Amino acid sequence: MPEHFHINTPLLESVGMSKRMGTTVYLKMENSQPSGSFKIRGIGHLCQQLARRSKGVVCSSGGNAGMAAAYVARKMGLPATIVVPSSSPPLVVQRLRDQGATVQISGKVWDDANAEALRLAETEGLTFVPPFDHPLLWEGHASMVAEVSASLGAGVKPGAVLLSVGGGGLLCGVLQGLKDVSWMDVPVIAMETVGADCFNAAIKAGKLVTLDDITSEAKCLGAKTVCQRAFEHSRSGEVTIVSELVTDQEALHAVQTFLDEERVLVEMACGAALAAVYSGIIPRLQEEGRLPALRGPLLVIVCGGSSINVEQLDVLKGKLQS
Ligand code: PLV
Repeated sequence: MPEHFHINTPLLESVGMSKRMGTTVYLKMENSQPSGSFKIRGIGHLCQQLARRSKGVVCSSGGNAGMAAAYVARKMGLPATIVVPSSSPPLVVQRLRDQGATVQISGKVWDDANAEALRLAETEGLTFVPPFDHPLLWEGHASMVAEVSASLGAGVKPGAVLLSVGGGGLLCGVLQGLKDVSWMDVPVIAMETVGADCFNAAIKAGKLVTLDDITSEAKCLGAKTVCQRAFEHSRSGEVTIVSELVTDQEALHAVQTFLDEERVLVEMACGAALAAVYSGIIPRLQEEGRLPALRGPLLVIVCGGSSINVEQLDVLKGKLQS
């Protein structure tokens, strides 16, 4: 078995984003992972630790954790069952099947699918692969920051990290990565869409909050409750985390601009982070005194995602731009 399943992704300078920001912007291209997103880092690590002697894995997912679990299971020679909600587009169901997984559609949003996956793990004796809430996932995701540090070279430190938050696994992993390379003084900008904003809601309420529903089209950000650890990080004062929201329209506009300028198609979950640059959120946060002036390049985690193709992009345009 290989040492790990993820690849060392490119760190690219974005001319278009750098021009907008007036400072160098680097893109960590997690979209180029074999499963289409960063999720493979944590899930590969977790499966290597927990599933070596398993009879199979079961993963609840909006799509991308499932893609990673299906890919890793196939490489490990294990059967994979992926439980997705009905809100996941058919194209992702097909892509999961193409990875060799058995797909079960259960409930309306990810939380429903998760309940079914937990039940299956219990009754069928399968290894449960969570999409965002597990220390092994965070440990795996942390490797992306170590790679960035190696790519930037000694003495260069990002001025801020920009990423998306769904259930908070990426955030926890990046924070662990920042700690590993002694970059805890680098602020993190944590983006969600309105209607998939469980992290922002928890910060505002001062406690974990369960959203009534997921109304955003960024379905892969659609956990109703953020993981406890992400919330604890936001309260610890150890690191500056700026939580901000964009509309679905802004996230979609960002997906389209990124496609035009960088020639890469990502899903809405990723567009939420990109919109912080394309919709001028970052200078606004600085004007409001919520984000300090950047003392180094902006690092954007391009988390990627498989729930998108030209047809799905048209569907989203029809829903959001009419
Ligand atoms: N998606 C999870 C959870 O969905 C999943 O099952 O795939 N960017 C992309 C492309 C993602 O797929 C996700 C998570 C995120 C960002 C956010 O990562 P998180 O959940 O670790 O904060 C409900």
